[in-house]
Amino acid sequence: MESKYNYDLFIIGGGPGGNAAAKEASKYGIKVGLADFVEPSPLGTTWGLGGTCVNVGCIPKKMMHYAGSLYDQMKYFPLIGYPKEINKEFNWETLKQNVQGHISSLNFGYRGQLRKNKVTYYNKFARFIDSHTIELTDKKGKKETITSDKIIIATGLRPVYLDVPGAKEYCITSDDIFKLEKAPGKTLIIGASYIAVECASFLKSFGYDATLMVRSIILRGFDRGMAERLQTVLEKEGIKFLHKCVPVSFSKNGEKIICEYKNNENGEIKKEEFDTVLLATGRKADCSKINIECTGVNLAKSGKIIVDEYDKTNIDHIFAIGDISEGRPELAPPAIKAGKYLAARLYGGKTLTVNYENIATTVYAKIEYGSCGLSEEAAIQKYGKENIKVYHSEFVPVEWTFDVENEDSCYIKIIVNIKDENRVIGWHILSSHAGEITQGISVAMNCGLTKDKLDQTVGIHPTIAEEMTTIEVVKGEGDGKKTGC
Ligand code: FAD
Ligand code: NA7
Repeated sequence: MESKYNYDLFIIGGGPGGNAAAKEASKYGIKVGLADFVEPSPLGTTWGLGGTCVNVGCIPKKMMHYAGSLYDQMKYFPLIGYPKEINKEFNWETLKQNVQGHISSLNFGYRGQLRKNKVTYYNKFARFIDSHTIELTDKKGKKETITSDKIIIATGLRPVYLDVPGAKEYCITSDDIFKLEKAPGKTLIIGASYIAVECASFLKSFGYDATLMVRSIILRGFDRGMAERLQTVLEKEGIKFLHKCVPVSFSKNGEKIICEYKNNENGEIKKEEFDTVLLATGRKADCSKINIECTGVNLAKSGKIIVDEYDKTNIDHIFAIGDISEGRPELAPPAIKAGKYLAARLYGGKTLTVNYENIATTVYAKIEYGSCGLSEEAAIQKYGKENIKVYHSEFVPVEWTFDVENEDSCYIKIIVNIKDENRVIGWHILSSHAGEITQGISVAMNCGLTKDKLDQTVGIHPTIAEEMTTIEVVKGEGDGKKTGC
């Protein structure tokens, strides 16, 4: 029967979530449309199809992190027989061009995939007219209207600008950093979470002066002991910290930005000049832009969309996935899984929903911090201190021993529930390649990993990861420091 709508499914947002939903839905022979439009940042930065992850998130960040770690490895050069310096200074322009080149190829790939899957793509800003009708506006302001039986909202989040004089005029965010025309130079990063720590790390590796302004604590929500260990590493690597400080104003002095800031503990006001100020103070939802009010969809206090376990809003034919949906992790892989599974449930007769337990993540800092499951604090709160055991180990991987003066070490913390066969409920690692190692652990944790199973596993020697098979020291009963095999 001919549908009364232009589309069976229309998706607003072409990030990881929206694209995954579109690709999956198109497999079932329905008519799918997708709109993706990037509103320029206050600095005027804009980008192509693929959303935050591809353009201004995971991908450029990981490339810069990798570039930074290569620079850090140069300290080993004289020790392994290579010249100390590769005779030229670091060139931001080269790095930026190569990162952006890769992103352009991904943008092109995303377009091709939509075309191949017969998804109609609109590079237009979408806004509800009513719960089945969407107005689409292109960059020249030309409008058209489409209707759809079902609609998925996958519009993601954008960086928060602080309500401080000069913030919008003089500061940048993660929307701009990866495409900066000029090398960032001496940089102040406001915020102390995931994005702030990662940006400070790669900027410092490239040789720029990097300062983190921390309002309260570093890496809120992560395991405190691990966050503090990472902070020590960052400080040792020369990243500066302005603790308990918040910005008061930003102004310009020629090319320089002056940040006036206040220490919340002693009330002291100070000033410092920087070449770049990066705001990494969180990301927020703004559903008013898509005129969500006219659909009757309920929003949470955060401004995100309230959904049930099937990603459905309170309006039966409207769904939300990815960062814009309340209570979901702000990460790309869960957005992709949510989009794929939702489309398969709606059109493919499938029943699978995303398992949000044990989603691993990694902070790509000077030393990577990988984690999965509960922090020590959360484990104590959930199970009680007497019902958990924390194993730990501090060790130097063989790769780092070229440098006899090396003082760095890796650290692993494994939290188990002793009332449930010593099941692993928290995994934390500070090491190189922590992301790669932690991905494997999250699979094992989802299969019910226990401490016995770890102990019975034969390791791969000599690796960092093998340490997880030999940890015996309980935190509080020894410092976990290990030498030799
Ligand atoms: P998005 O990727 O944000 O996509 C939404 C899209 O919808 C955007 O293209 C937006 O422009 C478009 N849109 C919005 N409104 C409209 C409209 N009205 N009409 C049309 N289009 C619209 N996650 C990880 O898993 N690993 C990482 O290492 C990682 N690093 C990150 C680093 C940084 C600096 C940042 C900022 C994020 C990082 N993330 C990381 C998070 C990850 O990028 C997001 O979780 C992911 O992109 C969310 O996907 P999404 O599909 O929900 O939304
Ligand atoms: P987060 O995780 O929301 O962290 C925001 C950081 O900014 C955090 O350190 C905050 O400190 C700080 N903050 C927030 N508001 C202010 C003000 N007004 N002044 C000073 N400092 C402030 O954001 P991210 O951008 O790091 O990451 C968002 C997600 O994107 C993340 O989950 C990744 O998956 C990708 P606080 O701890 O509140 O004192």
